[in-house]
Amino acid sequence: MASTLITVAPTGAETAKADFPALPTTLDELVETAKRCEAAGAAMIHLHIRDGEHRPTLDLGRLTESVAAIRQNTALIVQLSTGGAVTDPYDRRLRVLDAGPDSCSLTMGTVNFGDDVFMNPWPFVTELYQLTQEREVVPEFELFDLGHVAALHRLLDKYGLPYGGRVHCDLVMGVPGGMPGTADALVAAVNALPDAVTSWSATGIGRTALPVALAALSKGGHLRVGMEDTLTLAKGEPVTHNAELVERAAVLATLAQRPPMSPDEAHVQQGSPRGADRAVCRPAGEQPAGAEGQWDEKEVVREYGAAQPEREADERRSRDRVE
Ligand code: KMH
Ligand code: ZN
Repeated sequence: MASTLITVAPTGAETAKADFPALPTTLDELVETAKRCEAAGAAMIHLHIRDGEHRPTLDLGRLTESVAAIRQNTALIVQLSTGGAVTDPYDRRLRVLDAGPDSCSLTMGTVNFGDDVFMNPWPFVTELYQLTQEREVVPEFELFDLGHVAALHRLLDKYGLPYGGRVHCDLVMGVPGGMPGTADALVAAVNALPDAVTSWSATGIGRTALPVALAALSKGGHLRVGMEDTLTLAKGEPVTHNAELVERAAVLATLAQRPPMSPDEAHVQQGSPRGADRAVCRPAGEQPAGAEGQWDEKEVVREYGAAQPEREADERRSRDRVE
């Protein structure tokens, strides 16, 4: 029987812990969340991490520690976000791969993001992609708009298949500025995917979560859910734990006759070696040999243009919510 990959995106970079105390932001909370979500049917975790004050960070030591802790406690595919927060500079986003994840997100173009802009210029996309091939990290292509689908054709034509030989995409729908979270938009995007795509999932932001999940299942896709994308189960009913969203996705997938995929199946689907077999886990903060100077921030800024200027913390989390 065919099955459904359920990815949980438990935290994101936009929601403040003070506004949603149920948001997992500490390492203990992330590990507890990962374990409960795995038991509820998740096979992959899309991870953003926070600092000691619960603010988004791309600190390499924390990232490395988080990858190791989730691997130790679950069989989930560990996917690190290379999108980070809209204010994160390109060089730090590239350095995420130094934490040795199984998988990483790779957004296929720039998109308006509420009142902000999520910057992904083509030279950055191609550099990140080639780095995933070099470091043997499986990318998940994040598609926020139909233009990102066109960019994926261009990328695969020019640079070939990802590490592992599989091509997995995630349609991120309903972001204010990106494609809408509707069945029509989903079908248009899926019909335009390159032939090389071997699997795809979809996620709907805010109140588009359910219509997108139902459309994805109807069209043969997989699901991403979690508090990064959705903070309510229904109007006036806040999510109290990410596992509630995974449980709901598992029920929908089972009703659709495609029950949740196990992490072992998911590793095969994604072309990713088992986490424990990977030799990439480095001690926190250690640079890979030869990487010194490779990540010169000025060079990266000159090449791609400056990332958005630093803003006040509140403004930084201003991505419009549609609940
Ligand atoms: N936080 C968004 C600016 C990703 O994880 O790769 C970017 C994002 C996509 O969430
Ligand atoms: Zn993310």
